[in-house]
Amino acid sequence: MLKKWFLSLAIAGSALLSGLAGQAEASASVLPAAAPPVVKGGELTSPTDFKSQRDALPESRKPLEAPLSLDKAARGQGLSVNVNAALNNNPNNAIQVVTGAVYADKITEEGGQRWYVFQTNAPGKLTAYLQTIPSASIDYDLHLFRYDPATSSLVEQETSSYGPQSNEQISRIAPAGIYFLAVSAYTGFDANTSYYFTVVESPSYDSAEPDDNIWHAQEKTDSFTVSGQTIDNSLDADWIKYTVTAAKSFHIKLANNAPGTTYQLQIFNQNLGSLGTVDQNKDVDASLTPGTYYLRVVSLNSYNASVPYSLTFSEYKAPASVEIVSIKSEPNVDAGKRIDYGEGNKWRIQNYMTVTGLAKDASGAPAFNAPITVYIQTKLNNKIYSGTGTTSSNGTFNVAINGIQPAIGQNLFYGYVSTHYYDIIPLLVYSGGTQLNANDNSLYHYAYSIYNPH
Ligand SMILES: [Ca+2]
Ligand SMILES: [Ca+2]
Repeated sequence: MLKKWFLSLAIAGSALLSGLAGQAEASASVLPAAAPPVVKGGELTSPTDFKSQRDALPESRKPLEAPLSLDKAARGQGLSVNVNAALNNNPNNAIQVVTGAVYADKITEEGGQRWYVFQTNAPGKLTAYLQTIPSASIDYDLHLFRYDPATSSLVEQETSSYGPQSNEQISRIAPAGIYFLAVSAYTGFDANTSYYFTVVESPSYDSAEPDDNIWHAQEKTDSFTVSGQTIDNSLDADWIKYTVTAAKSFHIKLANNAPGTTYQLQIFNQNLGSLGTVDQNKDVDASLTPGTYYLRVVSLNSYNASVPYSLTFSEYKAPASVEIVSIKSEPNVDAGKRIDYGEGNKWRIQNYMTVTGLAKDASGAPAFNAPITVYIQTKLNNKIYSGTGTTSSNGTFNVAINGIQPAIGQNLFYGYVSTHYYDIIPLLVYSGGTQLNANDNSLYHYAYSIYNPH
């Protein structure tokens, strides 16, 4: 159990405020000035056992890669500061920090805690991030509390408690107020190596927030689309706990057009082991076994809190129909559209053809990665020709048939300057042995024409 702090109002208030004043002075060279939080009311206690949320953890013993490195950010901004000037090992000795800055600190004892306090002046999303010490034998956790002035207590605890070598992240939709942050040593410690942390404020954020860790992941099953979500700060991580109900193939797409940003989908198994990544605006087809996965969308560089991305997992279904968009043939017979010799609008081909189309499943959704075979049967000896292709991630396909023998010209059409001789031949589209409904079922197979002006 965590120690409880039962201090009188006077002691709690004065200890906190004097500690803040001292820290502000000690770190004045690197920290922006901030108004000290005003603490009033009764006793300041820590309401919850830090380790109680461990029970809810999946077996997250494997490293979870962090999207960025805070120590590099700290060095780059010149913001790194060792805040351990006084032993801030309880909330009454919490050190004042400000949002937007990066801090370094150390834990020097088994089971140790380090406490920080900050104030926000506007409601919004708070993101607290801990870059832990990269050691398999050290496991630090991160905790966020709101200070309730009415009761003088720390309330609404949020905890991020991944395993060793995983950075911790908490987000919370938070009113303006005073907040306490704590880093606790769950396993081991390193008195000589700093961890780094920061708290950032996001004035605007998407409706799925807070979803910055697996404990607040949205739940999705099989095919889904999320749209309207944004990356609202450089640390924002949007998590989805994803259930696949049977062995299925999915078309995966992370669409992002926010200028100057590069987002990425990261896919983890239920133990948070990495299964791979999907770059933005790429079409990816993947087969997944049934089970639980974790999905995380992050930015690899900048962010944009107003331009949303979308993420789609579309389950593969066998094609049921095709929409033929065009059939190309020799320039002298290819009108660029269907023509009508009197037997209806049909594409006209001669010695070769390329069929372009879109395959759809029974629901009308694009059928991706599906085999497509196109057959025609010419009149001379009923000779059959075929060509094959595979649909793209968007369900489109191109199938070519070359070396088609001449038509016999059993039909004729009296044109204005010539008479055309042609056959009407069947066109069939199959996928995996199943004939598909198509908007074209026959073609004009052009034979020849005789000059015959009217
Ligand atoms: Ca977000
Ligand atoms: Ca998020």
